[in-house]
Amino acid sequence: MPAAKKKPVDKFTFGLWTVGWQARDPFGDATRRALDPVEIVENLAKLGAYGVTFHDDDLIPFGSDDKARRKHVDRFKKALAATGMKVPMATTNLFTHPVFKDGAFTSNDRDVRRFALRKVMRNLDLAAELGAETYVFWGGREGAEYDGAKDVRVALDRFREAMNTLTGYCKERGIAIRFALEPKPNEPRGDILLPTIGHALAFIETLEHKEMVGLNPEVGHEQMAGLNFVHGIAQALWHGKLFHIDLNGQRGIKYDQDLVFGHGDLVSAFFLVDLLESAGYAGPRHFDYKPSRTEDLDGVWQSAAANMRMYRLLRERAAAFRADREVQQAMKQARIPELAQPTLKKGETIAQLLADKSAYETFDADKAGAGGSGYVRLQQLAVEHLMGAR
Ligand code: GLT
Ligand code: MN
Ligand code: MN
Repeated sequence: MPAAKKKPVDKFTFGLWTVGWQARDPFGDATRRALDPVEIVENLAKLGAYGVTFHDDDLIPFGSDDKARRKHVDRFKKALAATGMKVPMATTNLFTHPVFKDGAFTSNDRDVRRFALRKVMRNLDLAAELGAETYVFWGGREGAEYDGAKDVRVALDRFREAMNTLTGYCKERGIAIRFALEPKPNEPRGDILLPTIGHALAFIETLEHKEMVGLNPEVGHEQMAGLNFVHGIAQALWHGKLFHIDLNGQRGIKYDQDLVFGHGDLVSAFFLVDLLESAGYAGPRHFDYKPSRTEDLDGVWQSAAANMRMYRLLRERAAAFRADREVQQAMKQARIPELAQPTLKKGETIAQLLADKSAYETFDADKAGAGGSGYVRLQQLAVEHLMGAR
């Protein structure tokens, strides 16, 4: 059986735009040739990936007529069928063409907003045809450079109108797909709307079909804002809103690096994998990275393989950490399991809490405040596991 036909155990997926990135940046030209989507599908399949994801324009060049469009789609479908690769997610390019320079759903220009809705609807049909379960919305151009350029409250009205219209479209057409909003604080806009997981979660609650809308958080995007990605993912899971995830690497608060997963904050990546695995997150592990501009095509495929290997290694290390007796003991000493115990007794009333003298009147706060937690020892054990030193 050729390697490409082996059924992958892990749901590792890549965007066509990731390995296909030609490494053009604001200061320099492309360093690599364009890749054909078919070539990408074949190579990723050989490396053992589960599937690919795409923007409409990654597959069908902007402005293609219906005939050309069908040709691109059919070639792609043929490659998928031949390799067994899946398309679990699709999305829309609402950021490259100059028409979107002031946003798509929140452009001040109403005609642009109507065009954006139509562009998404068109690709939603294709996403459904290809069996995608998730549709991502990364609003890279929904934002501003100047606070006077846009009334943000009104822009949020339009953003909500777009989400309501598009969930309505799916319902009307019987398209069974869930939407996942992808927050990012800035870049390409000076400031982007729905900049973090928290902003997006609050926004979702205001939507008409909020059960259809969740998140696609990206490691580097939260870290660009100095936020703790593991905490953000934990809260998204807690809300039942982790619909999809973009894994990559970022080193601190700077431009969006899109490094290989684990090539940024490795300790955070370790705890992220630990969380995803222990929480039973069943969705794709989607790598949204950019092979560095310094790499040739061999380097591109090596970096794609590196993402998958990093995830597997981290999963192995996290499992060893959890299975270690000393770790289990350290967790107990740090009272980590105790947090799962509700603070009030079952059925305890406020009156009973007020009547409990041990909770306040005779509670020895000095004694309770004197002990150490041992979190440093626990962290050291985690890092030693991560390093393969245990
Ligand atoms: C773009 C962005 C990514 C998003 C993609 C989905 S496109 O490359 O940088 O973070 O996930 O639109
Ligand atoms: Mn990014
Ligand atoms: Mn992303």
